[in-house]
Amino acid sequence: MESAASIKHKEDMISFEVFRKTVLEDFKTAIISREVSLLGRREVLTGKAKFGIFGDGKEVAQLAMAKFFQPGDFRSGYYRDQTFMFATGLSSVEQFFSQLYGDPDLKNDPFSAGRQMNAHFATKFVDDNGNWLDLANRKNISADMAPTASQMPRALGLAFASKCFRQGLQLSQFDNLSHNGNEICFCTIGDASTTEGHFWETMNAAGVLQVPLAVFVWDDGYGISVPKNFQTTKGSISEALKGLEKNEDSNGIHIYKLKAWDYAGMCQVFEEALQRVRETHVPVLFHVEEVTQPQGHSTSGSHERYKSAERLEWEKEWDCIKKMKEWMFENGLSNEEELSDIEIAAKEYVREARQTAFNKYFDPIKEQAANTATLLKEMVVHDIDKYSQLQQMSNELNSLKEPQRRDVLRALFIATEIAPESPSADDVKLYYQELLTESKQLYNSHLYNQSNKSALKVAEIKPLISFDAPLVNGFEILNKYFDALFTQNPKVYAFGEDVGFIGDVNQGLAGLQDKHGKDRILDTGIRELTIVGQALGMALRGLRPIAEIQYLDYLLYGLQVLSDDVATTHFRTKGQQSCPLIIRTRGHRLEGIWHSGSPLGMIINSLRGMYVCVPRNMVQAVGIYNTLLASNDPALVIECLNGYRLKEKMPANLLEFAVPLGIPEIIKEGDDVTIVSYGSTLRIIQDAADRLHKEGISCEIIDVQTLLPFDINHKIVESLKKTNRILFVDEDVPGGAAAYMYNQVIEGQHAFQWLDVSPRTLTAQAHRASYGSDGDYFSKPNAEDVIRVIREMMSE
Ligand SMILES: Cc1ncc(C[n+]2csc(CCOP(=O)(O)OP(=O)(O)O)c2C)c(N)n1
Repeated sequence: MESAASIKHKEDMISFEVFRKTVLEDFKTAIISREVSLLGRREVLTGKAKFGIFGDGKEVAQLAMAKFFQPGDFRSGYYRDQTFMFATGLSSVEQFFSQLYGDPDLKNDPFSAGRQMNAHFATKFVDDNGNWLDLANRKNISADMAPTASQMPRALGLAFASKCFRQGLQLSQFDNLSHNGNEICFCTIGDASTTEGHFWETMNAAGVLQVPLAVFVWDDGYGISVPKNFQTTKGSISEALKGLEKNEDSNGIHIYKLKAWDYAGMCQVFEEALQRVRETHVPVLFHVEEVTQPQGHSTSGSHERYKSAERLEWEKEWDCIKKMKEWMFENGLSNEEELSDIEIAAKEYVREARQTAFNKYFDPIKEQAANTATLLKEMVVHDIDKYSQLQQMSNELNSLKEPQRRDVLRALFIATEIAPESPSADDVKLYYQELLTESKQLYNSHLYNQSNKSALKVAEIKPLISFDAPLVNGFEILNKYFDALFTQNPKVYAFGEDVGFIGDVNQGLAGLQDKHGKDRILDTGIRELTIVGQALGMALRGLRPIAEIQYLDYLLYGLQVLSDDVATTHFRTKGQQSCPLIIRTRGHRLEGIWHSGSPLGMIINSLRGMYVCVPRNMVQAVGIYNTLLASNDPALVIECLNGYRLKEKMPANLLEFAVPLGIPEIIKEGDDVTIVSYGSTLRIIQDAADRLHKEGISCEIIDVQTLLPFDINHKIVESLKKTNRILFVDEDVPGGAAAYMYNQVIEGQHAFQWLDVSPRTLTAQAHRASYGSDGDYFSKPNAEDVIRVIREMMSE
């Protein structure tokens, strides 16, 4: 019989062998990843790809981190994380190269369909019908972005959603989205990017909120060329953050310092620390130091320009893969021969994957180039000069090793310029059109939702307002609506400054925290940037956040997240991720510079990819909220700051009626002039129209209701056909949103032919509004201004 000692020895040998295999597997991934970086850079330097940024030097830390990334977890990171992606199986090497080439086929670049630079990863969150996938059982990557630290606000929201799922009893039914809020958001960031306000605001908010956020700082000592002593107080992010550190009876974050080459040390610390994050929801920061960057920042420059010879030497010595190898030898886990075999096989594997990606990208274009070359060669022309030009173009196309779609389309277009009379010109044009249509689908689609969850597919349902419906203050309509909404839909959350306890500064949510819970209607710090990020992360995880920006003037603080992240999410993932957040705010005229803003030109030009809604009263606002909540598109809703105490009739079907987006409403019919506007200004226009009526001038007033989208059925031009005069009025600066409306109607709706007099705009002054009622009167358009302009138009 075998002795107990012998059995024990055998078991130890088996578990050692299992451990050894795991380490060898990790080593292989590190070598593959390094080879990807080396070869990737070569692809750019030889002109096959345009730009490259790689994760060399971060391999070992990411192998350790990847071990503890579980199904249900999220990553909000940046462009250095290829090893993590390979180790978790969320990216293949081939897919990495497909993105490097800019392959627009989603099957090849599943992260962005060629829409993003390389190493900008994402996984699919919603299916093609707009339904959320079972994210609780998948490893999830929110779509990466290039602006430094832009992953931070979103990371806060992804982590905060776990807190919602853990606290919200009614949310337990959505077990495809969460398992009791056990999910961690892993967030990676470079040391220099921690200098951004985004980082600080997020870390502070995470410390206050106590959410499962794990931040990994890859500290390689530089932000491109600028060393960390120029970036961070004390030259150390973990030292600088000490004040946020949690102690026994405070909130805050846990902080660890680690070395990027210490595979075993990192595995041990990550395991323990991350388990604690999962259980306690206390955020953690891992300051991973002594990271190297063997090839420098990116393909755009060389690090020899700014790193000293000693630093470069140090980086070679402390390269994490070299150190991992040494550690493996020291611990008897492998030998030179075995690792050398792994290295040779890994190189071959990467070369093959690169070639496959290359072929998949170029083969379809080569085919198009060959078809075009044949079409051009066979064009029938009788002019010898034209003939030889076409032959030359055909030969040139055929000889291109790496043709681009634009080379093909350009050649087809030029061919029809050279020989429009050719009997084959129609075939050439036809092929051109076919390829143009295909390319538009490849490069320009999915700015907005195209599935059944598009907000544009929500049909109008009129509010039921009986003749004896009670006249109430505008805010009371919102209040009653939100009360019903929170009862009906457990996924809806509202938060912002002064939103919880007092129920927002205009009482739209007054009393509702008591009724629906502190976890659903909550106060936040004064931190617009991360309020938006919080909403974004929640929306990505399938919740329906209504995040409040207290006044429109403060939207600027959150605009970067809205513009760079929210508005591009659907586009940059080609529809694989949706973030149906609602930003609720209030604006237009009231008092002084920062409580009367209406900078809609700036907003609509920075938020293409979101919808921008400008309801004239609270009933319309409710109808818009209903439309948005029935769909998956993100939107900004600007309530009228001076409308909360105006009387409106309470609709009976508060939760049902829906105001369709992009459908203007004629709020007063007339024959002489069409006045197009939105929001608070409509009341001024109504006053002017009543007075003009007494002069015999009949105004038709149109409320556009939403600026994005804008009058999708071209209703305004129909009005113009009747009046032949048009005036666009708003409170934005000259050349702002009124100019946008002008452009949409005059050019977009071919309105020019229906005009009898010059189309006009009437806007606020170029400066911000002066204070007080007179300040308002002389800064924003007033009824007298409207009357003056319309009289001029009538006598032109
Ligand atoms: C807002 C913004 N400013 C500047 C840049 C240009 N830029 C790209 S990466 C980078 C340095 C980032 O350094 P670090 O955070 O240490 O990350 P690393 O690249 O070293 O991993 C800079 C300045 C940017 N992408 N975004």
